[in-house]
Order: sequence, then structure tokens, then C-alpha cells
Amino acid sequence: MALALIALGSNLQQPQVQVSRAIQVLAQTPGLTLLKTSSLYATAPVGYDNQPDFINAVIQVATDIPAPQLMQLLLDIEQTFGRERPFLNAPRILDLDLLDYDGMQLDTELLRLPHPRMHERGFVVFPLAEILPGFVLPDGKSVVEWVAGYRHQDVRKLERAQTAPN
Ligand code: PH2
Ligand code: MG
Ligand code: MG
Repeated sequence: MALALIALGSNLQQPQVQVSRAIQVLAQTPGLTLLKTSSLYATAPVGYDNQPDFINAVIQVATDIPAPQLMQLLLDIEQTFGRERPFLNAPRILDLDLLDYDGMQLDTELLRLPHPRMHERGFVVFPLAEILPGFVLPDGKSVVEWVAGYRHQDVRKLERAQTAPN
């Protein structure tokens, strides 16, 4: 069994509902066992600014699916949610990124592990710190150290009452 970290993001068509449903779909997928689920976070867009705020979350799963097949499975789930890719960093119904897979290092066209930009992104680092505060990022710093440097970023944790699907 491997331990994998998956980041979820949405900023179209009721993003809270999309992310909550995606977590349910992943929890019900054969070969995946959901171990930890962060709160949902409302986050300002990073990279391409002229788009709605996002809902982001991070989960940890145990899996016997190899990393490339797991990435393909995530892309397939994005498709079933209606994901379109008109341009880089475009608004999306659902984005599922594989952040880490048992610490594996991989550099292929489909997948780079660990995710090369994860520690630069408050929308990943905050939810990750909530579920795995001791996790060490690709640059060798713990996720909690990064959170301390990201207090200025616009990342708001939603209360559980706000995060129920529908
Ligand atoms: N994803 C991106 C680029 N920018 N910004 C926020 N707040 N949340 C995201 O999930 C996100 C982003 C590329 O996938
Ligand atoms: Mg992404
Ligand atoms: Mg992606």
C-alpha cells in the first residue's frame, strides 16, 4: 500500500459542491481508501488573477494503484465532472492534482512527483498543514514552517457547517 496526497480545486459551478462530491467519488473508488480530509478553503486565484475565487482541499489516501494509473484516474474523474482546458490556469469545475506518492520522485510528461509547485501555493500548504503538519515539502522545510510564511495569502478555512454538500 502507498500513501498518496491529492489536492482538489474548483472555481466554477458551485465549487463547494464540486469539491465535496469529488471527495465522495474518490472515497468510493475501488483501490482507494480515504484516510484524511482537510476542511474546505476559499482561496484567491494564484497565477491567472481574472477569475473567481477557488475552493481547495487536500486529502490523503492509501492505495494499491500505481502512481501513473492513479494520475490517469484523477484525470478521468475530472472529465466526468465536465472539466475543460481552454488555456493554462483557466477556471475549472474540478482540478485533481497528485502532490505526493510515498515520497516517490518521478519526471514524466503525465506526472511529476512530488508536485514541483506545491510548496509555493498557500491553497495547497494550508489544507496540507491541517491534515499532516509534519509533512516535509520538496524543499526540505516542513509544511508548518511554510504556513508561517504564508499568513498574508488569501486563504480562508470554511467552517464545517459551510462545507456540507448541497
Ligand atoms: N490552481 C491553479 C492555479 N491557481 N489558485 C487557487 N487559489 N487555487 C487553485 O487550485 C489554483 C490556483 C493551477 O491548477
Ligand atoms: Mg492544479
Ligand atoms: Mg491539474
